[in-house]
Amino acid sequence: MSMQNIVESQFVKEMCEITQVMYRRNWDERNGGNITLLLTEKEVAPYTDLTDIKRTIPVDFDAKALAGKYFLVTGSGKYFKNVEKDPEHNLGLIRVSEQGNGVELLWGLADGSVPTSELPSHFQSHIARLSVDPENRVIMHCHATHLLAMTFTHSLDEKELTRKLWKLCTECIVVFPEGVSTIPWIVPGTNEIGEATSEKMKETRLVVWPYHGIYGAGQTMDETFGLIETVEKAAEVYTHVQAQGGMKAEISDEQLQQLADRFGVEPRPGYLD
Ligand code: 2HA
Ligand code: ZN
Repeated sequence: MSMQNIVESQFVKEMCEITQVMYRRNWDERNGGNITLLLTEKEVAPYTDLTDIKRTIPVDFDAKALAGKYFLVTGSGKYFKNVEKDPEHNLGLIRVSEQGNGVELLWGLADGSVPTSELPSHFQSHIARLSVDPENRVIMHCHATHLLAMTFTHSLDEKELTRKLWKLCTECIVVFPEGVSTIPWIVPGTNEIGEATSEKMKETRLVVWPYHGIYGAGQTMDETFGLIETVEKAAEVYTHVQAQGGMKAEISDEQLQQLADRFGVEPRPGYLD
């Protein structure tokens, strides 16, 4: 049986679509942002010869917990703007090596480039999310504009930030009842920021990077995009509210509890009065 064209696969098409939407939302200027999507062997097998390793790319962190797993990833230095028109140069299909010290390239990154510079944060976040949600498949990072701006003007205390976001849009507490986490400012691309992010990922699917952007996690590309879209919407509303003279009303704690009851979600304990 001949191989099917991977560019026609549902997972590459979805990656192309989402990166383009994110670019148009102005969240991924230049090479900003990165996405990794966990795939099963069954999903990738029709599209690529699993024994034909194009290159092995070393990683300098321990990815052993993900050994043998397949990921569709955005490339380092690549622009979300360009993914859709040229997936083969901007995306890569990789498998984590048995020793967990490298990734085996099966398709893409055609000009000799490497996976996203944020691979440590992504892989460590995948490990953390899988430990609490075996269905987690997506880690998504972008520079969501209003949320990024809000990290300069609002408290980064997790409870205070979460409560503010919940109180800006009625749907927020339903979409991210566990709230958002924050980490200190850390140099991107390092194992250190990966460790800090993944530690928080055990508790929340959203982790704010001050003066930089956001990390989101989820079971599907759509769900993860929707999660980031929702928190970014609240931050956008906050921007308008501040420009209009500041908050003169808010969704009350009692109303937030009513929403949680109605939609069957459990707000982070201790966050509502
Ligand atoms: O890949 O967004 O955080 C570019 C970035 C790094
Ligand atoms: Zn970034």
